Amino acid sequence: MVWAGEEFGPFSLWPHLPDCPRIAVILPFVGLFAAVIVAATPSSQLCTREQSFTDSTPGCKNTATPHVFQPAFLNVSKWIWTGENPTPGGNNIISTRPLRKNITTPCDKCAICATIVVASDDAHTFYVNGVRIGAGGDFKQGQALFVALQPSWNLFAVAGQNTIANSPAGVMATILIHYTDGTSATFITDESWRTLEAAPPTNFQLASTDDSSWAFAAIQGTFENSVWGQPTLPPVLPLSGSKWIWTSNTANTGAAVASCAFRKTINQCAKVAVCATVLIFADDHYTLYVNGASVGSGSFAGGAAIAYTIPNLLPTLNTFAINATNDVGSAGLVATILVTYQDGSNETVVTDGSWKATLTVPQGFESPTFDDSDWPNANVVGAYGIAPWGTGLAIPSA
Ligand SMILES: *[C@@H]1O[C@H](CO)[C@@H](O)[C@H](O)[C@H]1NC(C)=O
Ligand SMILES: *[C@@H]1O[C@H](CO)[C@@H](O)[C@H](O)[C@H]1NC(C)=O
Ligand SMILES: *[C@@H]1O[C@H](CO)[C@@H](O)[C@H](O)[C@H]1NC(C)=O
Ligand SMILES: *[C@@H]1O[C@H](CO)[C@@H](O)[C@H](O)[C@H]1NC(C)=O
Ligand SMILES: [Ca+2]
Ligand SMILES: [Ca+2]
Repeated sequence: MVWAGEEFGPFSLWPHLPDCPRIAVILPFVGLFAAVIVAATPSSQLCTREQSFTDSTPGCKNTATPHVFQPAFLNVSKWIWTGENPTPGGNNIISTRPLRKNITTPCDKCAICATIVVASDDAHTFYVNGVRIGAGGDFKQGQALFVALQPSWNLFAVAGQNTIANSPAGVMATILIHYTDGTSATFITDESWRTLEAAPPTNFQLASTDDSSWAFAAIQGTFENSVWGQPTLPPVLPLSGSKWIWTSNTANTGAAVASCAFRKTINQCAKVAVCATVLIFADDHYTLYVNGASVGSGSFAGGAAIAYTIPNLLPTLNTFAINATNDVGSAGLVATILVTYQDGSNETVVTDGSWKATLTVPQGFESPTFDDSDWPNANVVGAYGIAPWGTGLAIPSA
């Protein structure tokens, strides 16, 4: 499967990439810079920096723009394990095994962030560039992970666990890498991954560990054909922790026919924000803006929440603004935002009483510099799940 403007395949499609000379290692410098800014503005609520790290990395100017979320399909991936049982999908001992892959960026591109969908029998801990980014264990449904990347190469490492004696063991992942030029590429677990028929050595997840003498992984099955059946994709993000908000706390039973403005500023001075994924729904319709730019619109009539990828966050200050309109009856806005930071961490921001809201939509309300300090906080209508909306909302897959 090939998306427009996208290359697909295991990295072996680019077998002889030269090392790209263009990328300076600036990440520690960025971290230091951010720390200096924090120290210099101890009493301020706001911190700003002119450039994102890609803008200041030669050859990594970020021209990627927000777009509707593209799933990282599991159905192109393969189950892998060590091959210590030569029968694919055969039984294995209770064990933990390391699996690693260094994915190098094509020379004319810079990686910026990734969506990862991973399933495992029986469990996995997933690391990117040495940082633990998540853990789970389910061969029936994948787990979705989001992570910021390094420009020129990224080390993906998994500790796979077989916790049941004499049972099949495997890990299956699809990694969708977004580049700063707006393109993306899909990578999968396959026979190019490295593994050991032994417990993961100390620091196996770190780039400083050399895996060049490790064995190649053995295919245990494909998505279509394996002992596990076909795992389902997880929802892109949960809405379960989000609140329905509006300008009145009884909007679920009826609200004025009007457009309301909502704003949330994410101001994280100590870290460098890279990408965001937004899942949003409104009764009856909305337009979402990030840092003043229109991202997309959706309506109740669509019956489904819509997810967007924002690949161009500003380093420390990001403004999410929504113009939401009630046409009839109940009114509400519900959203979950997941921000990835350069250090491998993430932050989930949900609609709640900390958002700002007004019953009119002033001109320029979406601008990062718009002053919302005299707006009241949004009213919490209720937790996700309350009537009349319930939990039946369709949520796109990761
Ligand atoms: C994977 O699933 C998607 C969505 O269901 C579908 O569009 C695509 O054709 C599938 N690809 C393969 C290789 O089966
Ligand atoms: C966010 O970070 C936490 C803590 O490391 C991790 O457990 C979780 O899997 C991450 N979430 C996503 C969606 O990547
Ligand atoms: C990944 O590959 C790149 C390009 O060959 C190399 O510069 C980098 O050191 C490798 N990293 C690891 C952890 O193997
Ligand atoms: C808000 O949305 C409504 C309904 O789509 C539209 O009529 C109005 O012009 C929008 N207001 C602003 C300031 O964008
Ligand atoms: Ca098992
Ligand atoms: Ca309504």
